[in-house]
Amino acid sequence: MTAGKPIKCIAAVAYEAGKPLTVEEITVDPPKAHEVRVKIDYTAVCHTDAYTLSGVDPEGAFPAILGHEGAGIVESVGESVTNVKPGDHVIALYTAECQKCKFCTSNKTNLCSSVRATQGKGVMPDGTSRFHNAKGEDLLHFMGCSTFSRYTVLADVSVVAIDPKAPLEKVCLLGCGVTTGYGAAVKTANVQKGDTVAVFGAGTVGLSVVQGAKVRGCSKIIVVDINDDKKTWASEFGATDFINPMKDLKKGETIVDKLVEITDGGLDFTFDCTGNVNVMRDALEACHKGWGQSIIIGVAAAGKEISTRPFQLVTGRVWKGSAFGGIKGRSEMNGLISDYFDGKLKVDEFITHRRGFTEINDAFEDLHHGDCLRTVLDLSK
Ligand code: NAD
Ligand code: DAO
Ligand code: ZN
Repeated sequence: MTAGKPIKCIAAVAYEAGKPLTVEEITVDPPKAHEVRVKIDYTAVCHTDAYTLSGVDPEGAFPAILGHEGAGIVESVGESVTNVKPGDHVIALYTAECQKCKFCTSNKTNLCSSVRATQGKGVMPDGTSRFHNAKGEDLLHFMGCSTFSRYTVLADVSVVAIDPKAPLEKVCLLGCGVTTGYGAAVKTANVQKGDTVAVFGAGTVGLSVVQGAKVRGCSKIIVVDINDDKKTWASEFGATDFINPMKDLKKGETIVDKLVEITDGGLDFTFDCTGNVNVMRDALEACHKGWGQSIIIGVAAAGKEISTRPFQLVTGRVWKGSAFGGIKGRSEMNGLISDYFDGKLKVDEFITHRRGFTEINDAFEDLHHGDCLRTVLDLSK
Protein backbone atom coordinates (compact mmCIF):
# COMPACT_ATOMS: atom_id res chain seq x y z
CA MET A 1 0.00 0.00 0.00
CA THR A 2 1.76 3.11 -1.22
CA ALA A 3 -1.11 5.61 -1.13
CA GLY A 4 -0.40 8.60 1.07
CA LYS A 5 3.31 7.82 1.32
CA PRO A 6 6.33 9.04 -0.65
CA ILE A 7 7.53 6.56 -3.29
CA LYS A 8 11.17 6.03 -4.26
CA CYS A 9 11.58 5.20 -7.96
CA ILE A 10 13.79 5.57 -10.99
CA ALA A 11 13.69 8.78 -13.01
CA ALA A 12 15.79 10.56 -15.63
CA VAL A 13 16.78 13.97 -14.31
CA ALA A 14 17.82 16.87 -16.54
CA TYR A 15 20.32 18.67 -14.29
CA GLU A 16 21.83 20.96 -16.87
CA ALA A 17 21.16 22.17 -20.40
CA GLY A 18 23.13 20.35 -23.07
CA LYS A 19 24.10 17.47 -20.77
CA PRO A 20 22.75 13.90 -20.85
CA LEU A 21 19.97 13.00 -18.43
CA THR A 22 20.99 11.31 -15.17
CA VAL A 23 19.07 8.11 -14.43
CA GLU A 24 18.78 7.90 -10.64
CA GLU A 25 16.47 7.15 -7.76
CA ILE A 26 14.19 10.00 -6.71
CA THR A 27 11.35 10.45 -4.22
CA VAL A 28 7.86 11.24 -5.45
CA ASP A 29 5.52 12.76 -2.86
CA PRO A 30 1.89 11.66 -2.56
CA PRO A 31 -0.67 13.66 -4.52
CA LYS A 32 -2.30 16.65 -2.80
CA ALA A 33 -5.90 17.75 -3.37
CA HIS A 34 -6.88 17.66 -7.06
CA GLU A 35 -3.71 15.73 -7.91
CA VAL A 36 -3.12 12.22 -9.22
CA ARG A 37 -0.05 9.99 -8.82
CA VAL A 38 0.50 7.79 -11.87
CA LYS A 39 2.84 4.85 -12.42
CA ILE A 40 4.16 5.60 -15.90
CA ASP A 41 4.58 2.42 -17.97
CA TYR A 42 5.62 3.87 -21.32
CA THR A 43 6.83 7.21 -22.59
CA ALA A 44 8.11 8.41 -25.93
CA VAL A 45 10.66 11.15 -26.51
CA CYS A 46 9.55 14.17 -28.53
CA HIS A 47 11.42 17.13 -30.02
CA THR A 48 10.14 19.46 -27.34
CA ASP A 49 11.97 17.42 -24.69
CA ALA A 50 15.15 17.66 -26.77
CA TYR A 51 14.59 21.37 -27.41
CA THR A 52 14.30 22.08 -23.67
CA LEU A 53 17.25 19.85 -22.79
CA SER A 54 19.41 21.56 -25.42
CA GLY A 55 19.13 24.85 -23.50
CA VAL A 56 17.75 26.94 -26.36
CA ASP A 57 14.25 26.98 -24.84
CA PRO A 58 14.21 30.32 -22.96
CA GLU A 59 11.57 28.92 -20.59
CA GLY A 60 13.54 25.74 -19.88
CA ALA A 61 14.49 25.49 -16.19
CA PHE A 62 16.66 22.92 -14.41
CA PRO A 63 16.93 20.54 -12.63
CA ALA A 64 13.76 19.04 -14.09
CA ILE A 65 12.06 15.83 -15.04
CA LEU A 66 11.16 16.12 -18.71
CA GLY A 67 8.81 13.96 -20.81
CA HIS A 68 5.25 14.62 -21.92
CA GLU A 69 4.21 11.75 -24.24
CA GLY A 70 3.38 9.04 -21.71
CA ALA A 71 0.80 6.61 -20.39
CA GLY A 72 0.40 4.59 -17.21
CA ILE A 73 -1.88 3.52 -14.39
CA VAL A 74 -3.21 5.63 -11.53
CA GLU A 75 -1.54 4.61 -8.24
CA SER A 76 -3.40 6.99 -5.91
CA VAL A 77 -5.41 10.19 -5.96
CA GLY A 78 -5.52 13.22 -3.70
CA GLU A 79 -8.63 14.68 -2.07
CA SER A 80 -11.47 15.87 -4.30
CA VAL A 81 -10.31 13.99 -7.40
CA THR A 82 -13.39 12.69 -9.20
CA ASN A 83 -12.34 12.12 -12.81
CA VAL A 84 -9.95 9.16 -12.24
CA LYS A 85 -9.41 6.47 -9.60
CA PRO A 86 -6.60 4.07 -8.66
CA GLY A 87 -6.17 1.39 -11.33
CA ASP A 88 -7.41 3.56 -14.20
CA HIS A 89 -5.31 3.50 -17.37
CA VAL A 90 -4.45 7.09 -18.26
CA ILE A 91 -2.67 9.38 -20.68
CA ALA A 92 -0.91 12.51 -19.40
CA LEU A 93 -2.11 15.76 -20.97
CA TYR A 94 0.22 18.71 -21.46
CA THR A 95 -2.83 20.66 -22.61
CA ALA A 96 -5.10 20.47 -19.57
CA GLU A 97 -8.90 20.58 -19.71
CA CYS A 98 -10.62 21.89 -16.58
CA GLN A 99 -14.04 22.22 -18.27
CA LYS A 100 -14.69 25.37 -16.21
CA CYS A 101 -12.39 28.21 -17.30
CA LYS A 102 -13.19 30.87 -19.90
CA PHE A 103 -11.21 28.94 -22.52
CA CYS A 104 -12.76 25.53 -21.79
CA THR A 105 -16.31 26.90 -21.77
CA SER A 106 -15.81 29.02 -24.91
CA ASN A 107 -16.16 26.04 -27.26
CA LYS A 108 -13.63 27.90 -29.41
CA THR A 109 -10.32 26.43 -28.27
CA ASN A 110 -8.67 23.50 -26.52
CA LEU A 111 -6.33 25.81 -24.58
CA CYS A 112 -7.16 25.87 -20.87
CA SER A 113 -6.03 28.45 -18.33
CA SER A 114 -6.51 26.38 -15.16
CA VAL A 115 -2.91 25.30 -14.57
CA ARG A 116 -1.19 27.43 -17.22
CA ALA A 117 0.79 29.71 -14.90
CA THR A 118 2.22 27.07 -12.57
CA GLN A 119 2.76 24.51 -15.37
CA GLY A 120 4.98 27.05 -17.15
CA LYS A 121 7.03 27.49 -13.96
CA GLY A 122 7.57 23.73 -13.48
CA VAL A 123 5.56 23.38 -10.30
CA MET A 124 2.21 21.92 -9.25
CA PRO A 125 -0.78 24.30 -8.90
CA ASP A 126 0.07 25.00 -5.22
CA GLY A 127 3.49 26.29 -6.33
CA THR A 128 5.56 23.35 -5.05
CA SER A 129 7.20 20.24 -6.52
CA ARG A 130 6.43 16.58 -5.78
CA PHE A 131 9.89 15.41 -6.94
CA HIS A 132 13.08 15.37 -4.82
CA ASN A 133 16.49 13.85 -5.44
CA ALA A 134 18.59 11.88 -2.94
CA LYS A 135 20.12 15.12 -1.65
CA GLY A 136 16.63 16.38 -0.82
CA GLU A 137 16.68 19.01 -3.58
CA ASP A 138 13.43 19.78 -5.40
CA LEU A 139 13.22 18.82 -9.07
CA LEU A 140 10.96 20.79 -11.41
CA HIS A 141 7.97 19.35 -13.26
CA PHE A 142 7.74 19.78 -17.07
CA MET A 143 4.73 20.59 -19.25
CA GLY A 144 2.48 19.39 -16.43
CA CYS A 145 3.50 15.79 -17.22
CA SER A 146 7.11 14.74 -16.35
CA THR A 147 6.75 11.27 -17.84
CA PHE A 148 10.49 10.49 -17.56
CA SER A 149 9.86 9.10 -14.07
CA ARG A 150 8.37 5.75 -13.06
CA TYR A 151 5.95 7.71 -10.87
CA THR A 152 4.72 11.19 -11.59
CA VAL A 153 2.15 13.55 -10.11
CA LEU A 154 -0.32 15.32 -12.38
CA ALA A 155 -3.07 17.86 -11.81
CA ASP A 156 -6.42 16.08 -12.17
CA VAL A 157 -7.22 18.36 -15.12
CA SER A 158 -4.08 17.05 -16.88
CA VAL A 159 -5.04 13.39 -16.99
CA VAL A 160 -7.59 11.35 -18.93
CA ALA A 161 -8.74 7.81 -18.20
CA ILE A 162 -8.84 5.63 -21.30
CA ASP A 163 -10.30 2.27 -22.30
CA PRO A 164 -8.12 -0.27 -20.42
CA LYS A 165 -8.06 -2.46 -23.53
CA ALA A 166 -5.89 0.14 -25.31
CA PRO A 167 -2.23 -0.98 -25.28
CA LEU A 168 -0.32 1.60 -23.24
CA GLU A 169 2.95 0.81 -25.03
CA LYS A 170 1.33 2.20 -28.19
CA VAL A 171 -1.28 4.75 -27.19
CA CYS A 172 1.27 6.69 -25.15
CA LEU A 173 1.92 8.37 -28.52
CA LEU A 174 -1.54 9.94 -28.32
CA GLY A 175 -0.07 12.16 -25.59
CA CYS A 176 1.48 14.38 -28.25
CA GLY A 177 2.65 13.82 -31.85
CA VAL A 178 -0.04 11.60 -33.34
CA THR A 179 -2.94 13.51 -31.76
CA THR A 180 -1.37 16.83 -32.77
CA GLY A 181 -1.16 16.02 -36.48
CA TYR A 182 -4.43 14.10 -36.77
CA GLY A 183 -6.33 16.75 -34.81
CA ALA A 184 -4.82 19.58 -36.85
CA ALA A 185 -6.23 17.95 -40.00
CA VAL A 186 -9.65 16.77 -38.81
CA LYS A 187 -10.38 19.40 -36.17
CA THR A 188 -8.40 22.63 -36.62
CA ALA A 189 -8.53 22.59 -40.42
CA ASN A 190 -11.54 20.26 -40.64
CA VAL A 191 -10.44 19.12 -44.09
CA GLN A 192 -13.17 17.65 -46.27
CA LYS A 193 -13.52 15.06 -49.03
CA GLY A 194 -11.97 16.33 -52.23
CA ASP A 195 -9.82 19.04 -50.60
CA THR A 196 -6.21 19.43 -51.70
CA VAL A 197 -3.59 19.41 -48.93
CA ALA A 198 0.17 19.96 -48.66
CA VAL A 199 2.08 18.89 -45.57
CA PHE A 200 5.55 20.35 -44.98
CA GLY A 201 7.66 17.99 -42.84
CA ALA A 202 7.03 14.25 -42.63
CA GLY A 203 7.86 13.45 -39.00
CA THR A 204 5.28 11.97 -36.64
CA VAL A 205 3.26 15.19 -36.68
CA GLY A 206 3.26 15.64 -40.46
CA LEU A 207 2.53 11.99 -41.20
CA SER A 208 -0.36 12.17 -38.77
CA VAL A 209 -1.75 15.18 -40.66
CA VAL A 210 -1.45 13.00 -43.76
CA GLN A 211 -3.46 10.20 -42.18
CA GLY A 212 -6.16 12.66 -41.09
CA ALA A 213 -6.37 14.02 -44.65
CA LYS A 214 -6.62 10.48 -46.00
CA VAL A 215 -9.41 9.52 -43.57
CA ARG A 216 -11.38 12.55 -44.78
CA GLY A 217 -10.92 11.61 -48.45
CA CYS A 218 -8.76 14.55 -49.55
CA SER A 219 -8.07 14.34 -53.29
CA LYS A 220 -4.42 15.37 -53.24
CA ILE A 221 -2.11 14.99 -50.23
CA ILE A 222 1.32 16.36 -51.13
CA VAL A 223 4.18 15.82 -48.70
CA VAL A 224 7.14 18.20 -48.89
CA ASP A 225 10.29 17.08 -47.08
CA ILE A 226 14.02 17.63 -47.60
CA ASN A 227 14.75 14.03 -46.60
CA ASP A 228 14.07 11.49 -49.37
CA ASP A 229 13.90 8.71 -46.79
CA LYS A 230 10.47 10.07 -45.82
CA LYS A 231 8.99 9.28 -49.24
CA THR A 232 8.06 5.66 -48.48
CA TRP A 233 6.50 6.56 -45.15
CA ALA A 234 4.59 9.44 -46.74
CA SER A 235 3.01 7.08 -49.24
CA GLU A 236 2.26 4.43 -46.58
CA PHE A 237 0.39 7.02 -44.48
CA GLY A 238 -1.66 8.19 -47.48
CA ALA A 239 0.26 10.84 -49.42
CA THR A 240 -0.46 11.00 -53.14
CA ASP A 241 2.71 12.97 -54.01
CA PHE A 242 6.13 13.62 -52.48
CA ILE A 243 8.37 16.58 -53.31
CA ASN A 244 11.91 17.10 -52.08
CA PRO A 245 12.51 20.84 -52.62
CA MET A 246 16.27 20.26 -52.59
CA LYS A 247 16.08 17.91 -55.60
CA ASP A 248 12.73 17.97 -57.36
CA LEU A 249 12.52 21.61 -58.53
CA LYS A 250 13.56 22.99 -61.92
CA LYS A 251 16.26 25.67 -62.04
CA GLY A 252 14.80 28.93 -60.69
CA GLU A 253 11.57 27.26 -59.61
CA THR A 254 10.46 27.63 -55.97
CA ILE A 255 8.44 25.12 -53.97
CA VAL A 256 5.57 27.63 -54.01
CA ASP A 257 5.71 27.86 -57.85
CA LYS A 258 5.68 24.08 -58.11
CA LEU A 259 2.78 23.56 -55.70
CA VAL A 260 0.70 26.32 -57.29
CA GLU A 261 1.33 24.85 -60.74
CA ILE A 262 0.38 21.26 -59.91
CA THR A 263 -2.76 22.26 -58.00
CA ASP A 264 -4.25 24.74 -60.46
CA GLY A 265 -3.61 27.83 -58.31
CA GLY A 266 -2.73 26.51 -54.87
CA LEU A 267 -3.84 24.25 -52.05
CA ASP A 268 -7.05 24.31 -50.04
CA PHE A 269 -5.00 23.56 -46.90
CA THR A 270 -1.30 23.51 -46.02
CA PHE A 271 0.36 22.50 -42.75
CA ASP A 272 3.77 23.46 -41.39
CA CYS A 273 5.18 20.54 -39.40
CA THR A 274 8.82 21.68 -39.48
CA GLY A 275 9.05 24.65 -37.09
CA ASN A 276 11.04 26.55 -39.77
CA VAL A 277 9.68 30.08 -40.28
CA ASN A 278 10.72 30.20 -43.96
CA VAL A 279 8.76 27.01 -44.55
CA MET A 280 5.79 28.59 -42.76
CA ARG A 281 5.86 31.42 -45.30
CA ASP A 282 6.03 29.01 -48.23
CA ALA A 283 3.14 27.02 -46.75
CA LEU A 284 0.99 30.16 -46.54
CA GLU A 285 1.89 31.37 -50.02
CA ALA A 286 1.19 27.94 -51.56
CA CYS A 287 -2.47 28.29 -50.47
CA HIS A 288 -5.16 29.03 -53.04
CA LYS A 289 -6.16 32.67 -53.40
CA GLY A 290 -9.56 33.42 -51.87
CA TRP A 291 -9.86 30.49 -49.46
CA GLY A 292 -6.63 28.55 -48.79
CA GLN A 293 -5.79 28.03 -45.14
CA SER A 294 -2.34 27.37 -43.71
CA ILE A 295 -2.02 25.77 -40.29
CA ILE A 296 1.16 26.30 -38.27
CA ILE A 297 1.92 23.32 -36.04
CA GLY A 298 5.73 23.44 -35.90
CA VAL A 299 7.33 25.16 -32.92
CA ALA A 300 9.91 27.69 -34.11
CA ALA A 301 13.16 28.35 -32.28
CA ALA A 302 13.11 31.13 -29.67
CA GLY A 303 12.99 34.63 -31.11
CA LYS A 304 12.01 33.60 -34.65
CA GLU A 305 9.24 35.55 -36.41
CA ILE A 306 7.02 34.83 -39.40
CA SER A 307 6.48 37.20 -42.31
CA THR A 308 4.64 37.49 -45.60
CA ARG A 309 3.23 40.31 -47.69
CA PRO A 310 -0.08 41.40 -46.14
CA PHE A 311 -1.55 41.14 -49.66
CA GLN A 312 -1.43 37.36 -49.23
CA LEU A 313 -4.03 37.69 -46.47
CA VAL A 314 -5.96 40.51 -48.14
CA THR A 315 -6.49 38.13 -51.04
CA GLY A 316 -8.10 35.53 -48.86
CA ARG A 317 -5.40 33.22 -47.58
CA VAL A 318 -5.76 32.44 -43.87
CA TRP A 319 -2.99 31.79 -41.34
CA LYS A 320 -3.95 29.66 -38.30
CA GLY A 321 -2.14 27.77 -35.57
CA SER A 322 -2.88 24.52 -33.79
CA ALA A 323 -1.78 23.24 -30.36
CA PHE A 324 -2.28 19.54 -29.58
CA GLY A 325 -4.36 19.36 -32.75
CA GLY A 326 -7.10 21.46 -31.18
CA ILE A 327 -8.06 18.34 -29.23
CA LYS A 328 -9.61 18.66 -25.76
CA GLY A 329 -7.75 15.90 -23.98
CA ARG A 330 -10.33 14.82 -21.41
CA SER A 331 -13.41 14.98 -23.59
CA GLU A 332 -11.98 13.81 -26.91
CA MET A 333 -9.15 11.34 -26.20
CA ASN A 334 -11.45 8.33 -26.03
CA GLY A 335 -12.82 9.23 -29.47
CA LEU A 336 -9.28 8.93 -30.80
CA ILE A 337 -8.86 5.61 -28.99
CA SER A 338 -12.05 4.41 -30.75
CA ASP A 339 -10.66 5.59 -34.10
CA TYR A 340 -7.51 3.59 -33.27
CA PHE A 341 -9.52 0.44 -32.48
CA ASP A 342 -11.57 0.94 -35.66
CA GLY A 343 -8.38 1.10 -37.76
CA LYS A 344 -9.04 4.72 -38.75
CA LEU A 345 -6.09 6.10 -36.75
CA LYS A 346 -2.63 4.61 -37.17
CA VAL A 347 -0.50 4.69 -34.01
CA ASP A 348 1.65 1.52 -33.94
CA GLU A 349 3.19 2.47 -37.30
CA PHE A 350 4.96 5.47 -35.73
CA ILE A 351 6.96 3.33 -33.32
CA THR A 352 10.26 2.78 -35.09
CA HIS A 353 12.37 2.15 -31.98
CA ARG A 354 11.78 0.59 -28.55
CA ARG A 355 14.20 0.80 -25.63
CA GLY A 356 14.41 0.18 -21.91
CA PHE A 357 14.11 3.37 -19.86
CA THR A 358 17.76 3.31 -18.80
CA GLU A 359 18.67 3.86 -22.49
CA ILE A 360 16.85 7.20 -22.50
CA ASN A 361 19.88 9.18 -23.65
CA ASP A 362 20.16 6.91 -26.70
CA ALA A 363 16.49 7.68 -27.41
CA PHE A 364 17.41 11.38 -27.64
CA GLU A 365 20.10 10.41 -30.17
CA ASP A 366 17.52 8.39 -32.17
CA LEU A 367 15.60 11.64 -32.77
CA HIS A 368 18.43 12.97 -34.92
CA HIS A 369 18.27 10.08 -37.34
CA GLY A 370 15.96 10.08 -40.36
CA ASP A 371 14.93 6.47 -39.66
CA CYS A 372 13.27 7.40 -36.34
CA LEU A 373 9.70 8.57 -35.95
CA ARG A 374 9.25 7.71 -32.29
CA THR A 375 11.25 5.74 -29.70
CA VAL A 376 9.04 4.28 -26.97
CA LEU A 377 10.72 3.67 -23.60
CA ASP A 378 9.58 0.90 -21.26
CA LEU A 379 9.86 2.19 -17.69
CA SER A 380 9.91 -1.32 -16.22
CA LYS A 381 13.35 -1.89 -17.79
P1 NAD B 1 10.37 15.65 -36.86
O1 NAD B 1 11.70 16.29 -36.68
O2 NAD B 1 10.28 14.17 -36.68
O3 NAD B 1 9.86 15.99 -38.32
C1 NAD B 1 10.18 17.17 -38.99
C2 NAD B 1 10.32 16.84 -40.47
O4 NAD B 1 10.50 18.08 -41.16
C3 NAD B 1 11.51 15.96 -40.82
O5 NAD B 1 11.10 14.87 -41.61
C4 NAD B 1 12.45 16.89 -41.59
O6 NAD B 1 13.20 16.22 -42.59
C5 NAD B 1 11.45 17.89 -42.18
N1 NAD B 1 12.03 19.18 -42.53
C6 NAD B 1 12.95 19.88 -41.85
N2 NAD B 1 13.22 21.03 -42.50
C7 NAD B 1 12.45 21.04 -43.60
C8 NAD B 1 12.30 21.97 -44.67
N3 NAD B 1 12.99 23.10 -44.73
N4 NAD B 1 11.39 21.67 -45.64
C9 NAD B 1 10.67 20.51 -45.58
N5 NAD B 1 10.81 19.59 -44.61
C10 NAD B 1 11.68 19.86 -43.63
O7 NAD B 1 9.35 16.40 -35.90
P2 NAD B 1 7.86 16.04 -35.39
O8 NAD B 1 7.92 15.25 -34.14
O9 NAD B 1 7.05 15.54 -36.52
O10 NAD B 1 7.37 17.52 -34.98
C11 NAD B 1 7.23 18.50 -35.97
C12 NAD B 1 7.09 19.89 -35.39
O11 NAD B 1 5.87 20.00 -34.65
C13 NAD B 1 8.20 20.28 -34.40
O12 NAD B 1 8.49 21.64 -34.61
C14 NAD B 1 7.54 20.09 -33.04
O13 NAD B 1 8.14 20.88 -32.05
C15 NAD B 1 6.14 20.55 -33.37
N6 NAD B 1 5.08 20.10 -32.46
C16 NAD B 1 4.04 20.96 -32.28
C17 NAD B 1 2.99 20.60 -31.48
C18 NAD B 1 1.82 21.52 -31.31
O14 NAD B 1 0.94 21.23 -30.49
N7 NAD B 1 1.73 22.60 -32.07
C19 NAD B 1 2.98 19.35 -30.85
C20 NAD B 1 4.03 18.47 -31.10
C21 NAD B 1 5.09 18.86 -31.91
O1 DAO C 1 -2.16 28.04 -23.03
O2 DAO C 1 -0.80 29.63 -23.35
C1 DAO C 1 -1.08 28.44 -23.37
C2 DAO C 1 0.01 27.48 -23.83
C3 DAO C 1 -0.51 26.19 -24.31
C4 DAO C 1 0.59 25.29 -24.72
C5 DAO C 1 0.45 24.81 -26.09
C6 DAO C 1 1.67 24.10 -26.52
C7 DAO C 1 1.75 23.85 -27.98
C8 DAO C 1 3.05 23.45 -28.47
C9 DAO C 1 3.68 22.38 -27.69
C10 DAO C 1 4.76 21.73 -28.34
C11 DAO C 1 4.82 20.29 -28.31
C12 DAO C 1 4.81 19.39 -27.32
ZN1 ZN D 1 -9.92 25.16 -18.65
